[in-house]
Amino acid sequence: MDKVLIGQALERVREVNPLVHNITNVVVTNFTANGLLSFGASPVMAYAEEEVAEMASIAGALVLNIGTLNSDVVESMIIAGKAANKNGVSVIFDPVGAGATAYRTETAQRIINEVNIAVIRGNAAEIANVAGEQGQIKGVDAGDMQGDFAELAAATAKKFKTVVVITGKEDIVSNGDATFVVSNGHPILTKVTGTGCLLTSVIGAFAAVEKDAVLASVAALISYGVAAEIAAQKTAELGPGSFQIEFLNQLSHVTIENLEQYGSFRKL
Ligand code: ATP
Ligand code: TZP
Ligand code: MG
Ligand code: MG
Repeated sequence: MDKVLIGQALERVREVNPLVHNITNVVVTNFTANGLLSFGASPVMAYAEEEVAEMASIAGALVLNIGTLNSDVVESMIIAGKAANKNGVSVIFDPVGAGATAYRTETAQRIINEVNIAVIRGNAAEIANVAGEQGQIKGVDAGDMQGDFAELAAATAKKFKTVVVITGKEDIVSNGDATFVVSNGHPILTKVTGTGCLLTSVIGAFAAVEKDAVLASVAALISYGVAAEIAAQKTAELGPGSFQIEFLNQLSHVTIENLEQYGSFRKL
């Protein structure tokens, strides 16, 4: 993997303008739609069990996010996930708050068991809990969990035969064999709700145009992290509100040249 391939993936997202079907949470719905639009993808939110199979089948990617789950929405996720699998549509999963309640942990594991997932993206605690380990979580936010996150990502990827992305100060991407670390991003991202959820949907936008889920994930993390760095610099004296708006601007502005200059990743 190199920056040329990463830049080409970004270019393809902008050319194709992929349809990303999101079944996501009520907190982040508007931010996710605006972030995807700004970045160059085409978002749709559709939840009714009467229509999700049809929508998922025509999408470029399906994003499942259990942030404000309930039993109806979980059934819709399973129906949509199976339809996506049948039609070769990549499914990206964000196990928001796994470990905070038994219902979240069990639902996350059920979705992974019943749907073929291309990428699971969460904070370290969510991924640990999904994998059946203990991870300290405070609602939907990662506690100060310590440990070898690269090892956790690789083991979880192997266990579920998928690609696992663990985000935080540094981001890890692993398919169980190859593991990459991405160092872009900015701490102010943790002061705006939904920045993890939007990232998961941006991974969906890349997965719609790039079947190598490791490359799609690394390209998404770098593009997203670099856009955040530029936005943070432009709003340095302000605060999370101004950052949030400037971040949406920079998601549409971020270029291949920016990725070349500021992109920071390494293979372990
Ligand atoms: P949490 O709820 O624990 O904040 P999340 O689902 O919101 O998790 P994050 O881990 O915050 O997701 O990741 C969202 C984005 O923020 C990613 O691009 C990640 O790289 C970035 N990020 C998170 N923490 C930091 C940090 N300390 N420094 C730089 N970037 C960060
Ligand atoms: N509560 C349920 S979902 C949600 C909150 C606050 C949003 C979480 O978003 P993120 O991207 O994990 O910070
Ligand atoms: Mg967050
Ligand atoms: Mg999250």
